[in-house]
Amino acid sequence: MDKLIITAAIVGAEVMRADTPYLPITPEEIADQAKQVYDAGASIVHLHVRDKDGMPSQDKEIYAETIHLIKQRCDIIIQVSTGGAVGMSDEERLQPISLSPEMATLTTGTVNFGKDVFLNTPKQLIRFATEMQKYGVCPEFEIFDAGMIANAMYLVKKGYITGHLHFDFVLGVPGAIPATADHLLFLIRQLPVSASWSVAGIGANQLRMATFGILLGGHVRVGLEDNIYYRKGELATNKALIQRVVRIAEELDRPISTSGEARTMLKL
Ligand code: KMH
Ligand code: ZN
Repeated sequence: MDKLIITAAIVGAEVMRADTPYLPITPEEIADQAKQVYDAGASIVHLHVRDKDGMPSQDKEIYAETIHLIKQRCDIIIQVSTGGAVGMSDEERLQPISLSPEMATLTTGTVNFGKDVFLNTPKQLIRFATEMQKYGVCPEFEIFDAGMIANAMYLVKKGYITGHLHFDFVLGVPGAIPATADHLLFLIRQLPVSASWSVAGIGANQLRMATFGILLGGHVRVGLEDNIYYRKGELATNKALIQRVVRIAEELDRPISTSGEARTMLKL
């Protein structure tokens, strides 16, 4: 098995400060926590940013400042979000791509998202993939539902995406594919053999899905974007969520990758 790549989703677009005081908001706070999770064993930070009021933003300048501060602190791989928040325009969502980060997310389909709809039409997918190719950004396919894998492979077949293929299964969003072992195994079986994958479980599913990811030879994403609790009734920090995955992986004899090793595995 490859070494374990841990992605830290430390901000997101849905969790608010009112939900947890541990959510980083400002570029400084986000960069400080990126350094904390890097030191704890994460090799990728999945990055959203917030405006001055703590609301989700895709503002290029805020991303630029945050990325600058993260790079001053550590060598973690930066993966910007192109999902942003539900309802944002393509132009808003695509802003951080022109900063040429190493990676960015690419959700390959439309999905119910709680009470909302996360819209990703076929035309949008081609536009987002084209922008990523233009700026040399490696996509991570965000798979919220089974059909999104076929949509991703369509982009590959048509040449909109080239190079190594990396998928992140996001399981347990209300309205999307549930977070069960059965669903995860089904998704893994749909991938080309050369692809790599990680898994993120939403809410209380996070710990179980992370453990499956470690056991099955995939990679793991955890963080406050997906889950704010360490256990029922106890709020988590990003650092503690990463540390827990590291401890479980060590017990299961799965070594943790450095960011350098992750770059090699993902062919960045
Ligand atoms: N906030 C969600 C609507 C991504 O970062 O690409 C989308 C999301 C996925 O978080
Ligand atoms: Zn995200």
